[in-house]
Amino acid sequence: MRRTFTAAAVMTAAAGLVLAAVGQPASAGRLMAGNDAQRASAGRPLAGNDLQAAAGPAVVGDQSGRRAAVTGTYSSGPAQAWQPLPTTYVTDGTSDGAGGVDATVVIDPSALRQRYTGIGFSLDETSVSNLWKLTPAERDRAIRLLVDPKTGAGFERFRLTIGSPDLIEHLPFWSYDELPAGVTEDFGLKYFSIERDVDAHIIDTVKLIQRYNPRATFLASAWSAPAWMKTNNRFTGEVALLPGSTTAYYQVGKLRDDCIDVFARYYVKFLQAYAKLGVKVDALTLLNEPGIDVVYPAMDISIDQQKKLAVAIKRAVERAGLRTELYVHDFNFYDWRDPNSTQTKNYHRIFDDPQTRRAADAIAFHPYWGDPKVMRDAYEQTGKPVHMTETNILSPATILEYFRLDASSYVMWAQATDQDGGTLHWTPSKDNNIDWAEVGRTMKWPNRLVKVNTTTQTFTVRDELYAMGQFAKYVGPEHVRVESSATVNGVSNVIFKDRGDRFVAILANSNATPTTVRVVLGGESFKTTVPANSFATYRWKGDVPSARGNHAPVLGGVPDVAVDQYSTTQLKLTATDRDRDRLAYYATDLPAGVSLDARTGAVTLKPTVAGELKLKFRVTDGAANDEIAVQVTVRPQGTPVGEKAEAESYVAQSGWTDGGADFVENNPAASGGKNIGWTAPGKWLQYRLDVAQAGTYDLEFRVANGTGAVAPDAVSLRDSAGAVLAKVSVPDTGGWATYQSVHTQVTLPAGEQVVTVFCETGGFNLDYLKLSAR
Ligand SMILES: [Ca+2]
Ligand SMILES: [Ca+2]
Repeated sequence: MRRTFTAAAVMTAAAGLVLAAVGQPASAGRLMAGNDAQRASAGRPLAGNDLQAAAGPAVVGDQSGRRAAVTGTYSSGPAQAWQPLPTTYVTDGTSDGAGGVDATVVIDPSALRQRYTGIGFSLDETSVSNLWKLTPAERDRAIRLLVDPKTGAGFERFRLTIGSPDLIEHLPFWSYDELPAGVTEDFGLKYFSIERDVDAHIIDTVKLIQRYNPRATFLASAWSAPAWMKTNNRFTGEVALLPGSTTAYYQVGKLRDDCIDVFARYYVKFLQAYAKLGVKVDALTLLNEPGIDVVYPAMDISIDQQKKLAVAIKRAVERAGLRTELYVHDFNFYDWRDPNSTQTKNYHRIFDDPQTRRAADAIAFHPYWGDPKVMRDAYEQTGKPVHMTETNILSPATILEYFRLDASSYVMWAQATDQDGGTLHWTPSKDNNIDWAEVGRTMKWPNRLVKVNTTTQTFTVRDELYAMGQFAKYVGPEHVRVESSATVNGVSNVIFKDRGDRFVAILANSNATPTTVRVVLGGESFKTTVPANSFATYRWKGDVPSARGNHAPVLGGVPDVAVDQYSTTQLKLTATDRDRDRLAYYATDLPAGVSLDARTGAVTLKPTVAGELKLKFRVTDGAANDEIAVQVTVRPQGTPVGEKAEAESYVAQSGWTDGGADFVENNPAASGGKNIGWTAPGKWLQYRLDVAQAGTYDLEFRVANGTGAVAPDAVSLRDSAGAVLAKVSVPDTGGWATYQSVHTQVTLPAGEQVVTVFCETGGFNLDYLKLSAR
């Protein structure tokens, strides 16, 4: 989700994934996809403290020293791409040296999560047409760099569009069932044709991808039904102001009730036409971004129609003897559910209907609006796999975060442009009579993953590709994610394993220095050093403790506590294990200011945001786990000099609506994991500062600006009387998740005081502000 209507926001696409080639659908209907029986025991298997086992982790090791070899590679950019790391060895946990490490990663194979389906991009007409402006040799080189698992990034999941999306090279927009003049309906689909895809080299591109990555899989989405199946007989979107509003729109073009069945058959005809050309499409999405209020190809489809269409598609697919999966939703987190909003579409309601629930194999999401945790909630609530079918976020940290939130796949949207960032036909305009040729001439997206220079017929890629390859090259549909500890000291992780307990760990080090990490799995561990600012992937055969005959560890309860914002408080977790297994403490989510020692269970609280925290902690012996919740009340205090005032810790705000956008954005690149977005002139946020001594201080604003241009005098700090104390410009930082510090000076009186961060203009994200002694 980006503020200034980043094109992305609207570039829709739907996707889903599938692991067709491999057979087994991704654990439909089961939450814990794993193949082992050793499922996570989320609750406490042994209630009560009836055990006499010693408190604290017991150590039982055979002193055999080195066990499995751990091989690794890392990427920190194009110069260091997929480079080997020194081999390290698993030890029994007592012989890896007691030496301190900067971070501990706890793997809990007793908590199996989602099956992996892949990372990749869309084969929209714009991207494909740009790839076909390369020489054949250069095009081969580009495809290999993107998809070849040996020499390239290994992308394996691709999204096709069923007819025209918003991004095309050659106008006009089209469906697969365009009717000749004088014909108004085609229930027999006799005018159906995918010839346009053939002419646009979409099939050729699929073939090229298949040549270099035989494991590639494909899903497909339609942006709209053909015009004749709609109430307004128009393929592109058509919007109107909501009655009584001057700013909010709705989509006028709806699916005709009597066309639900023929639209489902239209999908099946597409699947059959592609199959005839040797392209297996293993998943359909119900419709790209249903109901979005845009004028590019789009369609409204009510909740009731979504239910009926889902059932109709499933029926038509099965009648055709196909096993194609159906992904529903294919829209933002926010549109599925948002507990804080009265305006969300709440499309999760389609699952109120048992038949729809049965017809749906997965839920597809886009990230442009709402809280990504909705994915994990949806997975847990429905048991359906969740997929990121369309995203413009190229941050590998976000990919890692989304996999931790149970996404099975990650498919980027429209990632190949020409040297100017064209040719595209996306627009935020609500003008139904828009000049699409003009939009195509003027709409530029300069910083996508692949840039094709149409003059030299060569291409370049963004540096993020290499870190993405640290996932895609090594993880495949044979892998299921296993739960693991949250980010600690700048090191985050996501862990997968296959049926044979071969593990793949991706560790991200956001520190500017190499960071030592211990990776703990049951009674074993290994140590490694993750290079600075890099993503590293480790592979080894794990020794997963057997659940047979095991007694699960038991965590003692911790009473609720109240602490002061910015002050430090210690808690201690204690656990027992009847088998005296080696235990590790971990948390899957830790808010900023909370840390946990994996070995001792010591919890340190130094919260930066006031309010209620519901912390969950776990202990595992590798075969089972136990979890407790601790309620922490953080009493608000003024931010002292030297501490960050997180943007999200505001005490008051004006200009943002709580019922609408989530302007507090989750962002792994931001301090505290959150930032304030959607800034605009006149909006403001207030913070309480506690200045011990009057004086002139350094004032730091941590900001991101993805507009591509500096925002002059964008933000000011004002005192309680409204006087401007300081004002700064926000440079182009290169992206909405790319933060930089802007410094100025400010003179403040002593004492507690409320200051206002005032948006003189918009066009930036705010992560935090901080006063420091000069
Ligand atoms: Ca045990
Ligand atoms: Ca922040």
